[in-house]
Amino acid sequence: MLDQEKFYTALSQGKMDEVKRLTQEALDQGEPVEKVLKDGLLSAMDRVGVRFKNGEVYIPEVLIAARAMHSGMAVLKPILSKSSTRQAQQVIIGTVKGDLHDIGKNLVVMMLEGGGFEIVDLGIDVPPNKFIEAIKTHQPHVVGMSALLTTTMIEMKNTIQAIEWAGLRNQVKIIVGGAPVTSKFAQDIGADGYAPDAASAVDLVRKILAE
Ligand code: B1M
Repeated sequence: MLDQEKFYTALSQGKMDEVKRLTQEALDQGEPVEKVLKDGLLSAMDRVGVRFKNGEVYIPEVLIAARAMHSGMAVLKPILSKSSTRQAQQVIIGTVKGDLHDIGKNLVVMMLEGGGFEIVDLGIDVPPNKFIEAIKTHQPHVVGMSALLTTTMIEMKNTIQAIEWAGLRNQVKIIVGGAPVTSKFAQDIGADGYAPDAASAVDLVRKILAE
């Protein structure tokens, strides 16, 4: 039985080894990987997020929790990314300029890898010109952008515009996601699709590539 309280305590205290151990233990006990991710790691991080919002914890605490979350995700990564059918289709992805949040983006990367796509991860704080260079270098089928801040969402629009001005817009499908992003926003800025979570991102990429 997955103990959510133990996950929360270990994660919120930044105990990387303990989070790793709890994650492995839950898997060893036969819990499905999606459940360990959702009910173990993500729900604990959500609770940290609520306390952050309420001013009960501050950035250093959130950072150590995020680091502990990464150590748990590292245990899940080989399972989430496992795929028998490799497709040649390539996706480049990054968190937009000014935005340092990468936990959700990393999950999307893992799920897409698990879906058989080849990923080029540009990391965080990615300016439009870096997306453009990567499109020229890798010729991807899809470009994915992540933003977690209402103040950085606008960078998605700026990046799409820059890709257009570089004459590359017709070569790629563009998808966006992140907590403040909505389907309407995606439409308004001229993206080809929006996914609310990592699993939906895989479905979305498959769908737009089949169009
Ligand atoms: Co930040 N932060 N943070 N933070 N942080 C939020 C986002 C916030 C909602 C907290 C709050 O107030 N409740 C708030 C944003 C408010 C807003 O804009 N409306 C906030 C703020 C304000 C800030 C700072 C400005 C704080 C400050 O300095 N005063 C600062 C900004 C730094 C910057 O980016 N320039 C900041 C900093 C940080 C840390 C560095 C401390 C840390 C990030 C560490 C890291 O990522 N390595 C951090 C964290 C961890 C959070 C919270 C607590 C957790 C985010 C997270 O990882 N969630 C967050 C509160 C919260 O969300 N509960 C918060 C788990 C993750 C799996 O979910 O990222 O939503 P998410 O990803 C999902 C979907 O959104 C989707 O799939 C993912 C998986 O299902 N998705 C995509 C994401 N990208 C996608 C792309 C796709 C498709 C789907 O296609 C391409």
